[in-house]
Amino acid sequence: MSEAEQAALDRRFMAAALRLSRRNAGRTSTNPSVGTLIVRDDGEGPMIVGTGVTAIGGRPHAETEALAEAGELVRGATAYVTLEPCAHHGRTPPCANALVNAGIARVVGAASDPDPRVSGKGYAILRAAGIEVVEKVLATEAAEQMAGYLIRSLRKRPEVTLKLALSSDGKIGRKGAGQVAITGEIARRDVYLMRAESDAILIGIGTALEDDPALTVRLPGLENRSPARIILDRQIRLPEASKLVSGVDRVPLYVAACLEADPHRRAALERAGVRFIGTETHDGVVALPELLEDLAALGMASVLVEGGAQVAKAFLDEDLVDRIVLFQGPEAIGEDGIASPVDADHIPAGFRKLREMRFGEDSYAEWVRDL
Ligand code: AOF
Ligand code: ZN
Repeated sequence: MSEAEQAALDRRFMAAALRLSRRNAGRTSTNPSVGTLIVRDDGEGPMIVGTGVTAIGGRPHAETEALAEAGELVRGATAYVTLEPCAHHGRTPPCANALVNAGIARVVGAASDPDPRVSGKGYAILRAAGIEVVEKVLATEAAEQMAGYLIRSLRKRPEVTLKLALSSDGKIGRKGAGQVAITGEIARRDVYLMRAESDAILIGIGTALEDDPALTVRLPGLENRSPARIILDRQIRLPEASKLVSGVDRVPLYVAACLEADPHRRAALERAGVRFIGTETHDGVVALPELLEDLAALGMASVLVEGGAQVAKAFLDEDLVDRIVLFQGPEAIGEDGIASPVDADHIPAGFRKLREMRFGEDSYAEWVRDL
């Protein structure tokens, strides 16, 4: 096989490993969801003999599962790993050593691991054992998929995705009208999937009062995949009778309030099961960088910010958004609409468009900022 053919094959298998790794995305925190494929070629073309994904909860690691599945067939095979194999002793010995001991001949990796216990050491163990190592195959794609893990490791805050649904004239709702349907059923389902793959959903108290949302995942089979919900509510205005509070037994609810907020309101919500975070205050406003640090310390690697306009603008102004997702519906809202702080023609500098598609009558576009 020529070098170019080998490189093309490596990219193909890495793409498959990345797709595989999505299976447990959002369920392995604080570990990333990693994918491993073990591929061997006995002269009749490459054959996948083992597959693994980081298990729910973060352990076992992907390599452990793939090696177990491949059994004796790993000898002389190639392992495709979406993240550098670990070099530290956790509940099992390091994956890098496991690959060596199993007799793997070649390792193809995508993302490097910023974890100081691993960073560079995983690949070094493999090379020291005489294994051929190819790094950074589809590294950009892997970094996009593992952005939450990478950003939390490098910046001590979760990845922030800003998701908004816009009318054709760029409005995100109508003043005083409660929840307004802007996009159709397919787009709504996609939002549920985005929620299921996030560690938390965040909205402002304005939206909470206006819409009375539940912020849960309501998709067949994914009902128990609702992430924690976070409400920016500096004066603690959230009513106990809201859907958010009534669902607290099933899905955690956090309120980010100011230190000066009414302690009686706080006590009442705490009795109902609500937790409080991010009580740092800058001039009576919840300080977003500190709040994000608190969330990262709780183990959260990805936060989906769903509005409203003020909250979206605050995250954008403070340069705390890593990914922007805009749905746009076919109908206009008009004069009494609430203007979006961002639209497809006004994406902040530094973002690049990652993909664009149609969901029935709605359009979808996504922009990311490279790490
Ligand atoms: C791998 N394969 O599938 C994953 C890895 O708490 P522990 O012991 O699981 O360690 C967490 C670290 O393990 C995490 O920060 C990252 O460096 C690595 N994750 N490594 O070889 C995997 N999920
Ligand atoms: Zn490992």
